[in-house]
Amino acid sequence: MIRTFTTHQYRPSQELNGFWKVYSEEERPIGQILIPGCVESLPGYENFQGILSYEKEILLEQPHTILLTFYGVSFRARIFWDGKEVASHYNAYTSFHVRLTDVTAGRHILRVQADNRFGEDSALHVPNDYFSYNGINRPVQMDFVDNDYLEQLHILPIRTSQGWKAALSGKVFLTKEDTPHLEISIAGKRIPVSISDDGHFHEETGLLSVDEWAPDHPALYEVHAVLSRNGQKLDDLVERTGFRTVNIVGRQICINDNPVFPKGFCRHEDVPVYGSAVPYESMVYDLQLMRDLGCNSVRVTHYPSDPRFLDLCDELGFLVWEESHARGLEEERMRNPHFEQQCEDCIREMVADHFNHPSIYVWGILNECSSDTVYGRSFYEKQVALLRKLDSSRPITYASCKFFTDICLDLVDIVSMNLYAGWYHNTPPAVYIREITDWIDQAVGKEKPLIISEFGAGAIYGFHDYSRIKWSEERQSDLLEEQLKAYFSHSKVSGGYIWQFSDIKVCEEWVEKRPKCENNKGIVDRYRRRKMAYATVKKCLTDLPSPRG
Ligand code: ADA
Repeated sequence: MIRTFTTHQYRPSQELNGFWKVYSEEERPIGQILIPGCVESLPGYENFQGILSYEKEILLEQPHTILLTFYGVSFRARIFWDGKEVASHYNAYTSFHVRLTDVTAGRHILRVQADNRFGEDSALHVPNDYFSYNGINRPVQMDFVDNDYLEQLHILPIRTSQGWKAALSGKVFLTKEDTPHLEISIAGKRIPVSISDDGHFHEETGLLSVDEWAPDHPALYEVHAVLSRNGQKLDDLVERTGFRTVNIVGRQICINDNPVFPKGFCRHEDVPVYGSAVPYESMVYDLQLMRDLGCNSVRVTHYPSDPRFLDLCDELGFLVWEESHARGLEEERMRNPHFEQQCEDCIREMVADHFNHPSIYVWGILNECSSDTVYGRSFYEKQVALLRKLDSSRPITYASCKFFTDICLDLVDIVSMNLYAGWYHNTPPAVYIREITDWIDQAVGKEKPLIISEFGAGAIYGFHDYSRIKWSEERQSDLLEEQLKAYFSHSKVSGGYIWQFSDIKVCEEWVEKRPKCENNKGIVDRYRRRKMAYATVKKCLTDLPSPRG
């Protein structure tokens, strides 16, 4: 499954799932795996780092122009069609397209070479506190398109004093001089849209009769664009939207002017056996557990999410913090000559793909990078400016670990701090939150919302200790309760995320700080077995009154 709704009614489109053959770098056949999948699921390849090729045979009954969409290949991808290289891409967590013209009828070979070795050319995938798997970790889609086809449709909800409107914008891939006709159906209205010579379009609707999207009432609308020429349909594209605004008033985050207090977990895309190719059923289960725990929000860390997870959040009314790919890259790594371009590509691809999800209420950048140096600040500035240009409708934030030395807080709409009081240092959470909020107020000079973007403690599943020492389930549970009580009752806190939902596999380079090569701060283990903290967190999230929202 690629999305939770059908994205084309007329355009022939199929998912290239099922078994793909896997070959070693030396062209030795080493097995078959289900795609989406990571080689993690092939016995003997559990910790693989290197080059592998994944191959699928495709039989066409007729000649076609083909549009391939790769939703995620981890993490350097080279695409070959009948032995000829047709595209390449960097980053496991964003999508890319390949257009193949004049493809003949008959048998063809699609080959994806995936390389997950770290190296100088890779600025974002580095040995880190999560694992970079080898695989085609998200779906692959094959569409048959005409010469002209719909590339993108963005829907921006606009709230007016009379009701809701929408701005419809996007791009048609044009090859012919004779521009086709575009009509977009939204909330029962059919709107003719003119296309400029370069294929772009922009149109504002009149007033629409729609229900607002809200966490407790996640009303969604499918928007259908149809391209035609001389009455003949050429192509179509279905997107989905929800009508809501996100705005900030002083310290308050508001959805449709109603205060909200986003509370939940940080979540990586990581499960045993399947690695970062998280099965759809497992995404649903995670959200069910989060709902049970009393969450209304999730922070997807530290890269753009699988669109199916965002679809589910749209449907269930979860508020999402989505961020571009970058975790803990200090100035030395930010100086990598590929850093700027790889960040920019990731931000552009993230916004292009996920703009329409009403659940996303904030964009994040550069988690725990150098927001305390002049060089680091120049990247925070550039990335905030780029995001504002691509989407001015959502606030922007970044999760900082620079505490009293951060020099970038003025750039963003929401201040966010990762606070591990009680775990990495012994200042009690209630004391630390007072100190940090006083400092932020003085550093920022005006009221802004503050999200505690990470807090937590480690625990090894099944390890109990009567003296409640570190790594025991008891200690994790105690500390989470203390942090939750201190942070969520503080009048200057506007939301918070526990680090983290489930344990995750990490790179071996981290082993000294990470027993079992896992980040064990999950309140469930990698298999989603509940630790003691589960019940504690559930009680706190359900019972604790939030200062706002
Ligand atoms: C950081 C970081 C996370 C994780 C966490 C931890 O703040 O953003 O990715 O590494 O700390 O477990 O220490």
